[in-house]
Amino acid sequence: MGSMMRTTAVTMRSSARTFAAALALAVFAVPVGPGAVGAQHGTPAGVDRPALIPWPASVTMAPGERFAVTKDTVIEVTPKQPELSRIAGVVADLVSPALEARLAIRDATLAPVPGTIRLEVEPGSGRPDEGYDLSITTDGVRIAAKTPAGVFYGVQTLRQLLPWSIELRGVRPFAVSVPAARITDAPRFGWRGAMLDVARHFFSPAEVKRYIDLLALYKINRLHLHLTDDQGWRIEIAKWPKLTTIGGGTEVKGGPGGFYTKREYADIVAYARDRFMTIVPEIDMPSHCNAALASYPTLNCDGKAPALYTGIEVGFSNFCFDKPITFKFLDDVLKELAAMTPGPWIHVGGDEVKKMTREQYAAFMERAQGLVIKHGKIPIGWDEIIHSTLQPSTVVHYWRPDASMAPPPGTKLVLSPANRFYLDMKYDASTVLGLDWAGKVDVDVPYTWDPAKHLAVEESQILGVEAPIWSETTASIDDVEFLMFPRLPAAAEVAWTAQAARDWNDFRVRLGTQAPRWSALGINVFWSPKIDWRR
Ligand code: TNX
Repeated sequence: MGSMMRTTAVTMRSSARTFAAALALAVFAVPVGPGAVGAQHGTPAGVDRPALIPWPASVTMAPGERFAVTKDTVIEVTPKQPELSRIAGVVADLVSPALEARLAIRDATLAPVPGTIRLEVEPGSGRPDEGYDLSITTDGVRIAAKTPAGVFYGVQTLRQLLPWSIELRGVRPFAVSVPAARITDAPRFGWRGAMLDVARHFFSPAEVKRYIDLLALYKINRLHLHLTDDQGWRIEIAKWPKLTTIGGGTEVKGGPGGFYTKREYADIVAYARDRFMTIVPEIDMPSHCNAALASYPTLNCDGKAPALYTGIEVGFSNFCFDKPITFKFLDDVLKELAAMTPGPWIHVGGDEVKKMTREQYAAFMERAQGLVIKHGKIPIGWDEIIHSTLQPSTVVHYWRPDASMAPPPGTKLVLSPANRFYLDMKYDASTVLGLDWAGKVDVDVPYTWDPAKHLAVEESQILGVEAPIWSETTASIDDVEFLMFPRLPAAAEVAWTAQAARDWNDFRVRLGTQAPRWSALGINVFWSPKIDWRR
């Protein structure tokens, strides 16, 4: 805590130097990388070792120098555009409670001036799409990126450089300042995913937004929503209204369930998009569909609707392969879902089918892919989809812990091996929440995994990784947070940071330092015994 208490008297210098010159002249003497954990490590505002997660591609600190954010600090955006002004608003929101003032936002038309936080999109700058440069000197902050998404990620890094106390609303023990630094960053993978199963237990729009907020802190950019399963159908489909009025009416253990109206869903999609997160909606088929079968007798081979289901078995339900109405139904559903989905992907499930022949399964998933493509989207399916003929665009979502199923050469992959990345697994024998069929998954387990080694494929085939939270055991967002923290930040670093720059012993120190920040944010955390928490 020592260095966080260090006050800083540096505000705007009356020097004649311009901010740009200051950036050039600043003494960035201490490049820090994995393993370079110094005595002052772990203090978010410390200069020796900022506790950033995910660790950036390049970090150079200027020891002893800080930039103080004051009521007079101005946020400048350039070029003038709504997206950048909105991100500037995110920065203003972040510091305004601590400063008891809302920072002014203005268009930057002139050369950089001292005392500003400047957000800049430079489309032709040659940086990677989601990359950014963050420069902090005693005179100001500059975040420059090729895209607004890159600027947003730079803001998340800046957030972690601010003292944890800015996360408190009201109490402000530490000065609002950041250590001088030069950070250049870009992600390893383009797909940095998280999944929430809103079918086994329903989560309200407010709960989903909280989940999105927490994911955004760690630069997650794909939110896969598992919208349908045996226990519930959670998305309004106008042509088939009983899916939600009947099929949305319960959940595991018989709770009330729920569903998203189109309007609520659009609001969630927009909330995610504002945080540069693309929603990947999933309609699970041909199994995991009891809620749909219970809603419409006609979808059943025998014309009889089964009862709603509140248990946690898998693989027992099936759409009726032999009835044309099945594919008419799926066409209607996917058409409406595609219209609600600005992102390019729709997930068609395809997992854990126990009551179909191989041939039926293959034919079913081939038709499912065709329907998704017909409605202008890219299909993605759980790894069993390999048993069908894949369309060239189809993404395979690999959940198997082992490499027992080889994807066809060249297939694009998202990796979520259950024994590493299923965040619904129990941490250890002491934890009650979660399942354990894929093993115990404490925070080191996702961290110490290299996605490139999981299957014998080229790294270029791997779009990225995703950390699912299945909700058989989680009845509230508090429960979900317990499964997320501390593992989600570990998964996020696997997704973002180059393998060569990752080191468990280094990570554990940075992770331990996040504790007061999480507490300030009111997150329900599993304080894993594997970490020395700095609380
Ligand atoms: C497997 S593997 C599932 C889900 C369960 C989960 C529980 C796969 C794609 N599906 O149906 O909810 O395990 O951990």
